[in-house]
Amino acid sequence: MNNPAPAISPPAGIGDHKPANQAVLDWVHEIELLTQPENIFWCDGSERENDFLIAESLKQNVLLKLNEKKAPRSYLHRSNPNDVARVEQFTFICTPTKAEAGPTNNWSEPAETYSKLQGLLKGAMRGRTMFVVPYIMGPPDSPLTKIGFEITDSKYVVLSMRIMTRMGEIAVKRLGSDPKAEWNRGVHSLLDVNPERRFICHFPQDNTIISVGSGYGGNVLLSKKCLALRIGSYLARKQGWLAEHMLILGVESPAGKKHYVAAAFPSACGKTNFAMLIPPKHFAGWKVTTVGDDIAWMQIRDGRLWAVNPENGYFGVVPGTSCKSNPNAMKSIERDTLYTNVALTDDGDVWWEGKDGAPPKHAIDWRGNDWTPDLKEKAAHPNSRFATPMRNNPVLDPQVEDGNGVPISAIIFGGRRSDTMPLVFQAFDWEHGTYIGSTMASETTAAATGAVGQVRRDPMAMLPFCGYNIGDYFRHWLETGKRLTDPPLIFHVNWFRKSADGKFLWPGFGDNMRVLEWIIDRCDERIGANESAIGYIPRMQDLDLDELSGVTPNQMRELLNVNAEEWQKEISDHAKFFASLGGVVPKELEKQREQLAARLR
Ligand code: GTP
Ligand code: SPV
Ligand code: MN
Repeated sequence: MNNPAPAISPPAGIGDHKPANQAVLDWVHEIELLTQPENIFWCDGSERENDFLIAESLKQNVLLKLNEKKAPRSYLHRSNPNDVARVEQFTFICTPTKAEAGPTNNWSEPAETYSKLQGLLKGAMRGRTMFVVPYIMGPPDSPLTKIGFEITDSKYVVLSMRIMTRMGEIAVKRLGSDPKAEWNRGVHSLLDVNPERRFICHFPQDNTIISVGSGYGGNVLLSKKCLALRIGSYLARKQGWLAEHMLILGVESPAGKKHYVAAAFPSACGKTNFAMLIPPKHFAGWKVTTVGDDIAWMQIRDGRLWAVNPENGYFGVVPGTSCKSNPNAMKSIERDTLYTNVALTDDGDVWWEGKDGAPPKHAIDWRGNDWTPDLKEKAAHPNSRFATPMRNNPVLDPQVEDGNGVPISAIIFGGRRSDTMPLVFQAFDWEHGTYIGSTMASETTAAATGAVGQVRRDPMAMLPFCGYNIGDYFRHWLETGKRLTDPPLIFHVNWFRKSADGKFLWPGFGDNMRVLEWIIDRCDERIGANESAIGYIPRMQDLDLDELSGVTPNQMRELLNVNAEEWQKEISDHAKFFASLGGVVPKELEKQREQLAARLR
């Protein structure tokens, strides 16, 4: 399933949708000469094309069809076991100077990198089909919307891009024939799926991405992390907007008042779950709707921030998803879903750790091996994913296609922290909020290769995704704040604080509504808080805790506690982190730290 597949030959009318734009044709020709594919398949995004590509993928064992009754129009793909997550160590920002990429990115010199990649791509598509995938990121009528073309030799990538983006004819039409129009060039080849020849390279100045040697998720769906975040953040700074690793949700009170909130949590830290939250029974009349689950593009209008979701689907973490934790995600992935690296049951359904009900007595695990519940190996990979169209989401926000975006009342930062960070606190103002975002930290997860569970600083959840110097990024946040006359309030949350015996103190998921309500009420200036050294923290009576089961008053106090000793360590880690960035941190943020230290004293 995970090996590159040989060329396919489409019938007339499929795969021959050549765009008119000469700049695109010239570029495709250049890549054709380099990679030497057997043939070129020009995608138009039609149903007919999709049906054909699925049929070919089934024949070539790239996909496996799931039981049509249990998982209609859904498929399973297994990636190479050496290729199951993003590879941050092989991800490069190739700006003319190292300083432009900054202290948090791997940098490599553009000319050398192009030449190295050309060496790897030479003849790489021999015997394979080269697909040209046109797509747009953003609602069709948004001023923020960007056009991209991805060349790939993977049908799995084409099928995923059709779910994750607005793909095909819509992009070709939007680009038109102007050879000077702005569009992103993305080149992807599986090569031989070897970690030693795996590089994800970004050339912001050229609006170009080249990804080789992987077939997995954020490494190869170039629209997502590569364009919408790394290149996107670079363009955003130049053009005066924000590209952020944030979900966007709508929250409507029983009185009918609606707010929109954006939240940045690092990978596998709860964005999709929060964006689809179902309030507990006690919150009758409250409604949460999803605008986006991973990426927000935000622009300033009338002194406010307005956000669009550039994507068209969800590439979500599967393990832990259940009717208990996230019923809306379960409904979204009931059909039309492309699963990667989950387990296959004997009746052709999918299974994963944390799914409702008892584990199957026998299954085929994510690697394709027999699996029984007594084995200690997991049946589904911890970073197994679903790709599903956002139209499947039963709580999709009605404004999701609005090119103007939705007005953001609050920005929330958050991470996985077993200690130190209270359940929620509010920044005093935008600059303080920028400081909180710039110093946030989280325990690492399976979304990227490497150790799991280690606390690392991950500013604004953008450490792996900021396409330029992080100091300039902090500066851009500060400058954006100055341009806002009605800025969102900024908060920090932590669903993952643990008790001394290592158990989560907070039930999370739907109960996060209790925190969200406080946040909304703060925006409407109708709820109190305690002014602490780190920011405003709700007192017990400020949170609606009725019918909350399993949390004792003592645990609640622990959740809201600011432990002086832990915060001394925290602030000294902030200082170390800033120092490690080698002098790029704006002085306003250094000053914020000094003020925090003084308040803590
Ligand atoms: P990416 O797609 O990698 O950007 O991840 P994400 O931020 O969208 O995370 P997601 O919502 O998929 O959640 C990741 C994991 O965290 C899943 O296993 C969830 O079950 C778990 N999780 C999400 N929300 C909560 C919560 O409130 N409490 C606890 N304890 N776990 C949660
Ligand atoms: C993340 O890691 O933040 C993801 C998954 O959203 S991937 O698209 O693989 O980057
Ligand atoms: Mn993500």
